[in-house]
Amino acid sequence: MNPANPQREQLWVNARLATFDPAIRAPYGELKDHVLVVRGERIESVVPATDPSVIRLSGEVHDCGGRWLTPGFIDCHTHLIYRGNRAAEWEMRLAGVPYAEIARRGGGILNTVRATRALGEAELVTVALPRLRALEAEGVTCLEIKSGYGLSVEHELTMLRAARRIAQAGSVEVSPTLLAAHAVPPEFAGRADDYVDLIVNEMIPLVAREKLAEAVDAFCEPIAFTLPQCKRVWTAARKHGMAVKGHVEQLSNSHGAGNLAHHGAWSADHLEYLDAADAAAMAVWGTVAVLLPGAFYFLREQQKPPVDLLRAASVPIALASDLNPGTSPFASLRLAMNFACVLFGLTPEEVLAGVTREAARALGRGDRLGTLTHGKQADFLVWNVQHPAEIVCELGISRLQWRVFRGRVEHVAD
Ligand code: DI6
Ligand code: FE
Repeated sequence: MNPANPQREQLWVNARLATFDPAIRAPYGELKDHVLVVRGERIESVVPATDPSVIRLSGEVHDCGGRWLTPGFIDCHTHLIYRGNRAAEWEMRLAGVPYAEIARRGGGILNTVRATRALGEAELVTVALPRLRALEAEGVTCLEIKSGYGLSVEHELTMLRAARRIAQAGSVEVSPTLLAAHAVPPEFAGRADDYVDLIVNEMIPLVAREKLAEAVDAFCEPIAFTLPQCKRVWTAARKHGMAVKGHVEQLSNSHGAGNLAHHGAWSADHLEYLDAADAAAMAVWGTVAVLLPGAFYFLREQQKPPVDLLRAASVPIALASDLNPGTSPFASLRLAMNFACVLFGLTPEEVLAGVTREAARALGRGDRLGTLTHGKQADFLVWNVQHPAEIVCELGISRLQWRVFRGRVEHVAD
C-alpha cells in the first residue's frame, strides 16, 4: 500500500473524540467540539473547533456527523500464524478430556507444530491472512504476532519471516515476538533444558541479529517450562537488547509475573493466579497486565484474574484476543472485549483503554500509539454509535465506518 502523502492535511470535524488521553478527566478521555488535524501519517494537533487557527487550516475535510472516534485497536497478544485447527481436540475437551492431558498425549501445541512446520514463509502468510482481515475489519491497526509453532531454529525463523511479510504488506503495524519457549519439541522430548540451551545460545542471538522479533515470550506452566527455564530465556533476551513478556499464572502460580516485572517486562499475560506481591512488583516496574478472557472462556476455567487487585495496585490493564487454534480459536478482538466485561467485570471504558492506550504500552509503543493526542501515529476509527459502550456490547454487527491507518482512510461501511 502507498504511504499517506507526508504533506497532506486532513481535518476530522464534528466528531466526539474518545482520546484516552490520561490528562483528560472525562470518561473515555472525551473531547467534544474539537478538530483532529492529521498531517501525513501523524496526528498534528487536536484543537477546539472554535480556535482561530482552525480557519487557517486547509486540507481534506471529513465530517463525522457527530460520530465517535477512538484510537485504532491494538491486539497485543496473538498467535496469528498457524496452520489448521484443533476442533477435534475441542470436541474431546467438551467430552471431558483436560487440555493438559491432550498436551501430554502429544496433541495440543505439538499438533499445530506438526501442521505448521510443513508450510513455507509465503504459505504461512496465506493461511494467516483471513484471520488478519477479520481483525482489521473490526478496527485493529496494530497487532502482536508470536512464533511458537515452529520450535526449531529453521521453523521459528520461518514463522517470524512470515510475520515480517505481513508487516511489509502495510495494512497493519506488527510487533513480532519469539515464542520458542512455547512447548518442548518432539526432538527434545524429556530434554527440556537442552532445548532451552538452543533457545538461549542460538535462537535468541540469531533473531536479535536479524531483527526478526522485538520481544521474547515464554510459557511458564508445569505443562510447558519451569520458572528457572523461563528466567534463562528472559535473561538472554535482555542481554540481546530484546523486550520480554510471558504466559504466566494462567493455570497455576509459578511467580512468573513477578519475575517478568524484575526483568523490566513489557507485559505479563493471563494472570488468573496472580498474587498481591507479584501485582505490586508489576506496578513498580510498569509491567502491563494483559488479560486473555478468550482462553479463560474456552478452557472453562473457574479462577478469574484478580482485577480488583490490579486496580488497587494501579497496574495498567490491557486485553487481547490470544488468537490461537487451541485455547482461543477466534479472530475477534471485540469478542474478547465483551468477554472481559461479562466474565472478568471490567468496565467498557477499561476495555476500550485496554485495547488502545494500555495495549500500546504492552507493546512498548506507549509513546507512539494508543491515544488521540498530538504527535501520535494517525491510527483511528470512526464509529457509527451513540456511545462507546455500544462497541463492546453489541456483537455480530459492525458499527465501524472508517478505519484510518497511518493517515490512510479506509471506508468500512455505509
Ligand atoms: N496461549 C498459548 O500459547 C497457549 N495458551 C494460551 O493462552 C496454548 C496455545 C495452543 O494451545 O495452541
Ligand atoms: Fe497465548
